[in-house]
Amino acid sequence: MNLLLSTPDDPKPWQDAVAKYIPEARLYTLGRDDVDFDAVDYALVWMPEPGLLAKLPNLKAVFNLGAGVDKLLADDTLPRNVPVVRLVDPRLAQGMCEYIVHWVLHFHRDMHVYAKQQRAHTWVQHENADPALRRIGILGFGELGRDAAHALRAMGFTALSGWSRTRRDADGVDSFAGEDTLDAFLAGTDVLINLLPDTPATRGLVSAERLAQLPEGAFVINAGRGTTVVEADLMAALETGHVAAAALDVFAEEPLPREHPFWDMDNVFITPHVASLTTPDSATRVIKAGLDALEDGRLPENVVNMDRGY
Ligand code: NDP
Ligand code: OXD
Repeated sequence: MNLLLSTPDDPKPWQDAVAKYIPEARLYTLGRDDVDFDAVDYALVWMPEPGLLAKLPNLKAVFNLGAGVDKLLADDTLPRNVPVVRLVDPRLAQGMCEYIVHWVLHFHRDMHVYAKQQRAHTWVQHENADPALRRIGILGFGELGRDAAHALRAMGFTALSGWSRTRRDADGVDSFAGEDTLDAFLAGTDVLINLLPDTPATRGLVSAERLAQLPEGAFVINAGRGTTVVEADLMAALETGHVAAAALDVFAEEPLPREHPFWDMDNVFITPHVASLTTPDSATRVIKAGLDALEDGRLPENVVNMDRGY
């Protein structure tokens, strides 16, 4: 079995993990090896250069080395008859849980307020709010959203709701489905967590009108994709205080341009798209299970639906 690796990151951890978990495979690393394109059975890619996958005539499947496939599907030449498998990995979910729990606690326990007070040398105590009364809404209640809800519930955040395309009843989480329910979902959300994929249907979804549905003083955590939230509208809501503070990991343009106003807003907390980074060791074990399924003539789990875009 011949694999092609294409990643903008250091390929060494992937080469080591493939040697460990898929020793039967021959791995070509794009940019390092002389690749025999005709021989490639499977491609392991993260943000490959457009056109690359169309050059592989015998490709049986593409494994995306992350959860989001937006960059991959943006390639018009992507062969439509080849299954694309996105990454659903317990380590990726763990990283996302950590990121979300961190920011929910940060805002819930007024750390953004104490940071400002420290700069002003001010000693004022704020009441410890009850986590059960803090309403958390997860936009994009999929693999990562459900795990995050589970972790938050364990911390005492029991007023949880999730928004998805189809109803997703999960333990004690209020399920909202479809655009008709979005305003009601937002109206009952004190902390909005975005975990939606970037698709034509989600682009620009969180606009000024949608942000206005949130209760005054709500918080926004965006770890899905930057394109879902209209940045100028979020900025305006942060300026008026309608949105009290935001933790942003993803942006319409990445890296976030140096001159972007978000950098200097003291109620905005920026991380450089690191909410959850793929771990090659763990991801390769997941990929191995997908390869085994394909080699047995079965479709692996988490094949992307090209029409939906995720
Ligand atoms: P899933 O596909 O499991 O979940 C996506 C969820 O979004 C599903 O619940 C889906 O609904 C919902 N959804 C999609 N489109 C719509 C729509 N138009 N209307 C309503 N609901 C919609 O993905 P994951 O949870 O694995 O990952 C989510 C995203 O997180 C990734 O696509 C990626 O963009 C981002 N991500 C960011 C990382 C970071 O470091 N910042 C790391 C990893 C992922 P339904 O269940 O009905 O299909
Ligand atoms: C992903 C990401 O989609 O890291 O996995 O953004």
